[in-house]
Amino acid sequence: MSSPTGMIERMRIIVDADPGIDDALALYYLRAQRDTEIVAIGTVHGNVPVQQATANALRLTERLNLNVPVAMGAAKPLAQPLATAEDVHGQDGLGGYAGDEPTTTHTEQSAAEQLANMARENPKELSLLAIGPLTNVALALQIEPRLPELLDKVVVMGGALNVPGNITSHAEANFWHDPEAADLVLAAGFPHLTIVGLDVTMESHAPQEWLDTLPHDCFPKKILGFYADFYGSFLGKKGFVPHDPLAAAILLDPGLASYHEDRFAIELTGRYTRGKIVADQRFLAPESPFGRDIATERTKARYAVTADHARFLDQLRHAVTQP
Ligand SMILES: [Ca+2]
Repeated sequence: MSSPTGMIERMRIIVDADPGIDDALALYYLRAQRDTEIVAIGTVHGNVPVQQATANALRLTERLNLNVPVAMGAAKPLAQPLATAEDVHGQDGLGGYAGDEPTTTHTEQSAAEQLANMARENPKELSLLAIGPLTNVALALQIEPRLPELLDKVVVMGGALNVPGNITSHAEANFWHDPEAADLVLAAGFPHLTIVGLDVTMESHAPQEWLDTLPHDCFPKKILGFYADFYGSFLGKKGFVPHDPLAAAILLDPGLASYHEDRFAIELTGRYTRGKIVADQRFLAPESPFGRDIATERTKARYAVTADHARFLDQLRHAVTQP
């Protein structure tokens, strides 16, 4: 970002996350970038219960020397039972390497309150990186309906638009973990909303050879062992998929990706498709009598469709090996 005076401004980011192995990598990625500041972290249920996600967020802020508030967020989705993903991230959410209890504690306010309050206090100055289920963001919209105009950029990791899902045949995990919340966020009218889904993250698969280049004492390499084992069994090839850090990279450098612009909704009632992101992608001539039939009244958002994966994986390697 450049100010009117030509000075480079720091991008100030609130991270909403469910750490989570790739969430941890996203924090490593952000920490390594110049002109970027993580100003707060909110935690949410998803990969693990929110208490574990909060402890992990605190552990990561201590490990990375990030002196930022961590607020504990929603313990369950808006309208369905809690489901977690320890098979992907390990019982402790960090592949068995979470380690000792954190020495710091989370703040008094909830993650939704933190997001709403910080946006009010810093209008149009803060960007949001949401890399877990969107429950906190939906709750923050209830606290502060002006949230879309108060935030600068919003990047959400979620969705499987024109590719298969990963938690069900059609749904990506973050949106599936709280479909109602995801739909509320897509309906809220965020003017600068970018969605980073499986269409692009699955293409950033980092092979085993990428992992092999990391030093043995590197914490990300340790936690990635469990994650890579999961992806090895899931995909039948060694390596892992860096969903959350790619979303972080696209927030900082939108030119890393190309986009499909559309109006999006989440399927809430489909027997096989609940949690899937949908858009009306038909080609319709301007004079066509067939009107669009999905989310016609919604503000357009950008959905990432391609990315420079080689450049990103080089950036990620640099970020996770910094002392
Ligand atoms: Ca996550």
